[in-house]
Amino acid sequence: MNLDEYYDVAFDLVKQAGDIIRDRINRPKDIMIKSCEVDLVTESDQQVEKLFMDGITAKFPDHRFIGEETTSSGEKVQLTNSPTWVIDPIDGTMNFVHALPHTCISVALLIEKITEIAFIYNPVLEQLFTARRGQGAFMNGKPIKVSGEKELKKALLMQEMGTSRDPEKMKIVFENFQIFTSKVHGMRALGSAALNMCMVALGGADANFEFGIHIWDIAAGDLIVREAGGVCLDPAGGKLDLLSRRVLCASSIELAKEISVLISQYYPERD
Ligand code: LIP
Repeated sequence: MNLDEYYDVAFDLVKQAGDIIRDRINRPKDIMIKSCEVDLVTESDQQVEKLFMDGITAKFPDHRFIGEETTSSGEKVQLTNSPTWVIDPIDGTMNFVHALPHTCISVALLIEKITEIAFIYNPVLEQLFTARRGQGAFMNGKPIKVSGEKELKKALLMQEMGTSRDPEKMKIVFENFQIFTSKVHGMRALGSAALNMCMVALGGADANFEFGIHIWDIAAGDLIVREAGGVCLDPAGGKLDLLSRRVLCASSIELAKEISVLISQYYPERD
């Protein structure tokens, strides 16, 4: 096993994927609907995922993949101990469709179910977030750190609306806006789960939570936040389970715990 080689090969592929996203964002797109009218996919999502998988397979034929666009809707995700690349080829597809420049490729390598390598790349704003287990987190090669904020009343908090319009899920989203808006400095949402997590890692936001995301939205962000000194938990305060479709990350354990006792919980069907 050669983690340096895995990192270098994936780094080149992530940069190539970024070139496609940057080149296409302002052009007309073929848009297809997935689970509902606000859950979209474009031909670029599919091409980027194929480019990444083909590039890895050519070098490391025994590696496995969990990719957003190759996992059929409703299919159960199989995470084994084999080296597995978890890929969201375009996270923030809705932003990409509208040419809002908060969109990225998100890639994580898990070996024996432990995340070793993570990349989140927004090629439009030229922000490349990278991390390796135990080696810190970086943006464009420079080390990044969470804010360290411990108090909810001074926090900038992120919550996404998500890509489901299920009334039960929407009720929870609105309840949480109501619970937190008057208790924090401000609420934000970039439209990309992966980039929201990077903002916590960068110290630009203090915490982020979302229900209904998938493993490909958060696997890379989880490592980047932890390597930047932050915490990633289940929103009820327990250990993060990447397949649970629930995430809470924060700049400190104190802040994460304060959020987890107030938050209105939602338990989607697991990945
Ligand atoms: C989406 C995220 C969005 C989040 C959704 C979904 P996609 O990913 O980026 O911010 O709210 O749950 O996961 O579909 O653009 O890759």
